[in-house]
Amino acid sequence: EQGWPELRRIPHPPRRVPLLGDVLGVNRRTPVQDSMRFGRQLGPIFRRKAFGNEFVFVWGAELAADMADESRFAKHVGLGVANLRPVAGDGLFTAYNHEPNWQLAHDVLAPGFSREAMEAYHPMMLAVAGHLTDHWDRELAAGRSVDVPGDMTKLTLETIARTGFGHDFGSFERDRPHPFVSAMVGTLTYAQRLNTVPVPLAPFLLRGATRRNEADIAYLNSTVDALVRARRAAGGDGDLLDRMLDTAHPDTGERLSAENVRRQVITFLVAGHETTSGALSFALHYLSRHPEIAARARAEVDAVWGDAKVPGYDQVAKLRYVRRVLDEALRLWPTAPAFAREAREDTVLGGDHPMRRGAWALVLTMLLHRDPEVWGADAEGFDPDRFDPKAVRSRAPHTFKPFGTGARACIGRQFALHEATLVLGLLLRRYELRADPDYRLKVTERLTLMPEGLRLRLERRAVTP
Ligand code: MNH
Repeated sequence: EQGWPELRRIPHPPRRVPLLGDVLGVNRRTPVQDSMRFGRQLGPIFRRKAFGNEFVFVWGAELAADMADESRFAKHVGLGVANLRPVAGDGLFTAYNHEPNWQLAHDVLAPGFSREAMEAYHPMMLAVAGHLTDHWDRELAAGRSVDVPGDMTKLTLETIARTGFGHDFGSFERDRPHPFVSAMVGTLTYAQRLNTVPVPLAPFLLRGATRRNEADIAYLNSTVDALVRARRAAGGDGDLLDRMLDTAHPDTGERLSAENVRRQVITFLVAGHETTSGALSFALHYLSRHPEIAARARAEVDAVWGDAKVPGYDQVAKLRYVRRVLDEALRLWPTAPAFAREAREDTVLGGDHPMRRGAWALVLTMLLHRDPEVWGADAEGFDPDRFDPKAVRSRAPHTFKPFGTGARACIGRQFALHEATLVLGLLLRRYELRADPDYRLKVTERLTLMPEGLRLRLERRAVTP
């Protein structure tokens, strides 16, 4: 019963295959979308079995809110996150709560996400966005549609690389993704696949994939080591990498070890771009499908930015409606679609489900964000007004969690929101977005979510301020 003494009372899918159980993901390429289907049938808490292990999923608003109680629950490093340990080690995202390097790195790096730090990143974010619009102008002139997820991934990778590490991958000068991106996508996909086989058998069942994964990790390591070597030789200007290399903890004087710096750089390059790229891609999809929403957002950009050639830092924060478009996209498709929570001590979840210390469950953000009891009967529809301040105040707390919860919530939240709002503003100001009427949204999973095959046609706006 794995820490859940009353596990019997938690519903599970009707047909259970011996040994394989319900296999996480009937279709192992889309485990989250599969779980969403099961969740709708089985209710706010359910379980699935795989290889003798039971996994508990929670998505009802009340239970999810209970799991947000930091005095009784904490982040659990399990499943997909744990599978990334060979890549990201005790870096911020994959560190166990008890590992001293978590608090050390958190305290050393948190100032890298302060308002002052964001203001310093703003001109670099603008410069990278300029590469994107140059590229889109060329595609438009050539009469081609644009590859939205591909180009958003180039943008967000260049942004985190430049602002965090003073590095340029040259993504926009390449036809194909940078090998760093291919290696990263490889390790994410592999980490997800590890959930679909019994762990001890993985080296045999996934032999070829395991070898490729090792090569991918070696490539990521060597890329990062070269980047760090160059920085040690040249010195830097106070970005994240400088903090990692030079900053001592304010109280203890401790510094990150060389091995830990490597883990952090990989962590930030991966965590810092894949999810933001997905968020931008989904937002652009919905903007292209809802011209009236795009028009309202565009009018806001024109009003707030006026005839400024480039927006200042504060002019991005003032795009309230554009920000709601982004929130609404992250509601329907939280690009990190689940997170895990464990009991700090013996407790009773929702007053109903006893858990022993260490027992854990996955919070399915994707379904929490579509719970009709919270979001209404039209929960599946795209409507940014759900995030106007009055609507937000009237909603139960802990019902919108795209960035996770508590002490281990996303450290890059403001960074991502500033970058994405800025880019949406720039794109709305410059282009009309035309959807392909035949495109049906299809979402691929590699721990994160991404619209597959999304292309848009562009038109230059008739009158650009
Ligand atoms: Mn981010 C943790 C979602 C952008 C760096 N991030 C998390 C978690 C979620 C998340 C959810 C918590 C996971 C868990 O509980 O296991 N992050 C996002 C989303 C976006 C995002 C949806 C964009 C949209 N994240 C970013 C950016 C950066 C970043 C940008 C860096 C610049 N995230 C992190 C790090 C952590 C994290 C680092 C781990 C924090 C910690 O545990 O201390």
